[in-house]
Amino acid sequence: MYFELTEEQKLVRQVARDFAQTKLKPGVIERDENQLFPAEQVKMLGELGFLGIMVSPEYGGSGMDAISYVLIMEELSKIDASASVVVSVNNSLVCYGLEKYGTFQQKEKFLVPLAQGEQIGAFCLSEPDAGYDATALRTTAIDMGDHYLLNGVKNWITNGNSASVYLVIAQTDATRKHKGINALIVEKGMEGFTVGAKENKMGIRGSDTHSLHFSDVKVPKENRIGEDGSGFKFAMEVLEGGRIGIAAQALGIASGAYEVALNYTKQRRAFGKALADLQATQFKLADMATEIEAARLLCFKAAWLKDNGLPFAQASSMAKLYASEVAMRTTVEAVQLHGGYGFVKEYHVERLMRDAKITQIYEGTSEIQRIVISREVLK
Ligand code: COS
Repeated sequence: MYFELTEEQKLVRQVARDFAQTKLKPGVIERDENQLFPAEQVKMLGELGFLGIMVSPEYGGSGMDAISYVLIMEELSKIDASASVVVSVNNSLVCYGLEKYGTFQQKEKFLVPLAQGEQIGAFCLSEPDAGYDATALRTTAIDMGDHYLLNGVKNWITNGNSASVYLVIAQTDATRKHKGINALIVEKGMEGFTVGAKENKMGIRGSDTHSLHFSDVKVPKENRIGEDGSGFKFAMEVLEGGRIGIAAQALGIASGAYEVALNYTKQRRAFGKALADLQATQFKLADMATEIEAARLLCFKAAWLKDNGLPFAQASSMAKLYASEVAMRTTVEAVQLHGGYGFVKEYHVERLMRDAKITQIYEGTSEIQRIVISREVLK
């Protein structure tokens, strides 16, 4: 058991912290209000190597570990979860999937620009009638010999309009159920592929969430990831890693709200004292700090298992389940500690509260995480 971060990990955390303060904080309220994608900031994140954190330098990545990924995600998410979700999806769903299962040609063509931040990626599983029951897909990829013919609709796709590369999970042979599913690389601009309406969301409003429409899109066979029929397992495996990213995002939303509240309660006076001098406040701060630390340790445990090549499905689901619930509780309390100020936008905590909610929903709801965890503990 060794709880100390390495010098490199401390350094990368500081870089992420400085970036969040100097580049994400200015304009974050306006981007949320006007649903503006943080394009300029995402470009800078690419230049810092934060869009290919764990990708090998051979493919243009930063070659860092999953612990560093957690540290970066926490720091960015303290300020702007709309920017950090781009980092999470690009790293753990798209780059990780391509690096682990892609062919050399797929890595050269798609992974390198994604890891370097020249392009961003999207992961397309959810549909109007299938998200959590991931075997019930209606999007079809019919085998036409040298290509697949892709038809269907995907919903709530993060980076929906901003991405250039889309990993689309589709049904090739419904009779084979989950063994008939494929993961295909679809490029922006392919004939028959259109981006639908942008969602008007409660939280992470700067993130670019769209439906996608595929109408007789010809996807070359060389764009299939892995063996024929391996798409379901591919999706499940990348989501396992993705849940570490979202857990760390939830952790950051919680710790961001906690830090704002801690600061505010030291400044704000009531009954002749600082709020922080009142025991009612102190107990709230104590609970927040304890839960955040527990969430952080769960994130590190999952990342450590992944870094060491050990099974981490249960750990990543536990981290996501717990951290997302802590994010919700902490942000609600942070708003409460601010009183009326907490209800207005300038104090940041109301945005963090709205942003927290999605962490209990995407990449598997809290209920899905409980399914994964209970199956593991009952094995
Ligand atoms: N890694 C690798 N393989 C996995 C896996 C994982 N994490 N989870 C399941 N599989 C495999 C199983 O081993 C099984 O393969 P075999 O038949 O060869 O043994 C196959 O996939 C089907 O597994 P299972 O029967 O457990 O599937 P279920 O339909 O019961 O679904 C859950 C399991 C609910 C856990 C899964 O559908 C899930 O995680 N859904 C949520 C998806 C999600 O997060 N959606 C959010 C949208 S993306 S933002």
